[in-house]
Amino acid sequence: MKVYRGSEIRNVAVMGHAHSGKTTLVAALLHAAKMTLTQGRVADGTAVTAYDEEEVARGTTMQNAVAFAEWQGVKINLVDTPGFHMFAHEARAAMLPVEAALVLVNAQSGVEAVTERVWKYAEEANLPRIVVLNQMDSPRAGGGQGLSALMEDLHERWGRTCVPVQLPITGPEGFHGVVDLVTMQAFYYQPGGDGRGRIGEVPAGMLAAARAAHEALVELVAEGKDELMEEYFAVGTIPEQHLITALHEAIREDRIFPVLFASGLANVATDHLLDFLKVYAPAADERAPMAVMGAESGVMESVAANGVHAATGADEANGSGLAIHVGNGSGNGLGNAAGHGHAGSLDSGIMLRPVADSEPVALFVFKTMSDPFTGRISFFKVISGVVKTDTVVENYTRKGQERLSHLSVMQGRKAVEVMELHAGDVGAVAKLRDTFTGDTLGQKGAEIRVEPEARPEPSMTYAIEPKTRADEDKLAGALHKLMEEDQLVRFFRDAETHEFLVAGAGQQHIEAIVSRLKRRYHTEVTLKAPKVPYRETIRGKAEAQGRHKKQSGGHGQFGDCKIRIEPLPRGSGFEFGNEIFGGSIPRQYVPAVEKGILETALRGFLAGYPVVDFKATVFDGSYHDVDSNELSFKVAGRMAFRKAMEQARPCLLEPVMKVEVEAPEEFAGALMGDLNGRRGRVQGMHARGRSAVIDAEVPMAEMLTYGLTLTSLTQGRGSFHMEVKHYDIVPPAVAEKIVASARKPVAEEDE
Ligand SMILES: Nc1nc2c(ncn2[C@@H]2O[C@H](COP(=O)(O)OP(=O)(O)OP(=O)(O)O)[C@@H](O)[C@H]2O)c(=O)[nH]1
Ligand SMILES: [Mg+2]
Repeated sequence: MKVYRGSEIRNVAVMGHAHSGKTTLVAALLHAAKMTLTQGRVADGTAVTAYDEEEVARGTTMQNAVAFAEWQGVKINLVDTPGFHMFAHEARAAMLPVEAALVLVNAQSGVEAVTERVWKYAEEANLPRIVVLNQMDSPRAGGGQGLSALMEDLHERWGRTCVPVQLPITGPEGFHGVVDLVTMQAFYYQPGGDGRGRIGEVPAGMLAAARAAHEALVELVAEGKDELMEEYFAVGTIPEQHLITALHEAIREDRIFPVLFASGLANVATDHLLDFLKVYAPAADERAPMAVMGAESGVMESVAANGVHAATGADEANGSGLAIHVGNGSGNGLGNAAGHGHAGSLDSGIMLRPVADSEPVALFVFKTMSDPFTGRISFFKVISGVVKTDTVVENYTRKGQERLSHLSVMQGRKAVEVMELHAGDVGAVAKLRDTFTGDTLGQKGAEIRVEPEARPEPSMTYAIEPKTRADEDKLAGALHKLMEEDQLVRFFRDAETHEFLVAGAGQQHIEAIVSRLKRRYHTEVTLKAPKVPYRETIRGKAEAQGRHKKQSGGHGQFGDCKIRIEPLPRGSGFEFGNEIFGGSIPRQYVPAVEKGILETALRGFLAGYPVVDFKATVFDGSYHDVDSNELSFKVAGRMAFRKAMEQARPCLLEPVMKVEVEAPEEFAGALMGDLNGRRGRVQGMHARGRSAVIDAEVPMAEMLTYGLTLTSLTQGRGSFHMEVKHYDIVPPAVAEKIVASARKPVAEEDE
């Protein structure tokens, strides 16, 4: 395989809503570039970036996958990302190794929830966005309102700089070509063919429209560029070569978001998309030098670099692309802001590391694949320098040494061995000893640090039970392997119940974890209903006495207290009041009463959940000169609390979620009906582009498997997001069932 330099490399993340056709389009691009003999399909598991058995079984991407197309002298590295909202954090992590985002919009449904979300990710990372209206083969492309309505929607959301650089050619045979609005040539395809087009004339019926669109594009490109404007006014147009250069620049600087058309499934306009990426996507070495922190201060402050925009000074180095810290030995080959390769630092102490072969070797691990046979495979981006097979590097994050024994580039799950990788490229290496996702490695003494994405928080927890003793022995090891490759899996043991708990992004994610445990690690577990963290509280005021007395033989025990408990507003937790006057309880024993109450409250009264939002006040009591001690008053506090609880109208509290559901309008009615059926309260609905957004408050207990319902109610086109809003009283009928099935509160000792 040819050795590619930064200028010959394009790194592109393929992003978009679930089922917009990302994995299929990647397969089509790879086939058009003759990387595969036939076009891979998601349905039969032959798509290059859909190799994981769980993903194939579920027909959806769950983790980032990497592939490459060698195309006319350049290597285009493609990162296929998940579009299912539950796995959107993966798409965000894909922003680190790339210089551009290919944002797919399903031409049938338009911009959807995750499309918006990934657009934001790319924006936050200061990455150019190239929009592809995909699935153009479908008779429903344009969503019934026509493509112009779709374009208007894009303008509304992302600004008028979202501009077509092609026009689709459709006819009785469907979508079969595009007009290139820069060169004004047409490209024709055989739907279902190999993605290779043939150049032809622009169809006569499209000439006028193409000219107008060309003009609009030229004007937009020239805008803000004085010399181009002058040329435009003097000559009436801009020569093609100038237009190409200017458009490339405008895309790199986010002044223009080009819109293209394609069909992955029918493999139409894909070789032209490869051409487009070659010419217009930023080259890997066009990424602005990465900002790194000076070491002397000793403060590892986070500094963000600025994606791929040409940096012109310190002010520009504040985007949020790759953020890097530098350790010691700063000034070691760090380039200046203009990227001319001279070591230098900016006033603020920020140093920059250009994407250049002449710099010290540094690489950043953005993904780990854990295979029971091959072991761990680390996917990395070469930040600077040239990495060669057998290079020994230091893991700056963990301080160990690692030998990069077998360098390769990944074509899906297949590793293609290479001897060297240049600055800006994406590669992989197997069997590193102690290196994980998020680590920075490199030449000893030239330490820099890339700031990894914050680990996402899981939103659902299940209890899991190993099926057999053998499964129990294997469980922790297997789950830790899975955690290496999936940042969202959490595994822990509940200190109270001693249950194993596994947390993830949602129902499907957890099911996939269970399935992976079985397939890969032959460890079988059963899932138990996810736990809702209920609480208990009181609705009324009550007083009670706790009197603990043991005075038979030897040293006795005596404690006696009278307490009052009363409700507090939601979210207040626990308060303690001391109204002992005149020493009916000696001062040093009052904290013991409080402790007795609090400890008992945490164990629950009705169903074993902590009692919250109440105030307990001790107002009277008595003591014994010899027999009273701390323990006695603790026990007295406990007894008083339990008695008081009986009369204080105890009840259960449940977490209520603030839920936002987004789906195409036509599903809104069904979705609201469903939410109402879940004891939910719909707060309102508004439009977001072509989608309806429903805001509701729903008890967590009713939302545990909502993802499944949403998928089936919306044919997979809805998404939702939720977080705990507050706790609310559980209605009596529901509470009864919870109390009946609750484990008994932990037995009381010494009573
Ligand atoms: N008509 C048509 N269908 C397509 C096209 N691309 C994909 N599909 C279908 O849409 C479904 C989803 O395709 P994928 O390629 O898996 O979509 P994806 O964007 O990778 O989906 P996620 O990984 O779940 O985010 C499959 O059933 C494909 O056959 C296309 O260009 N035209
Ligand atoms: Mg996919």
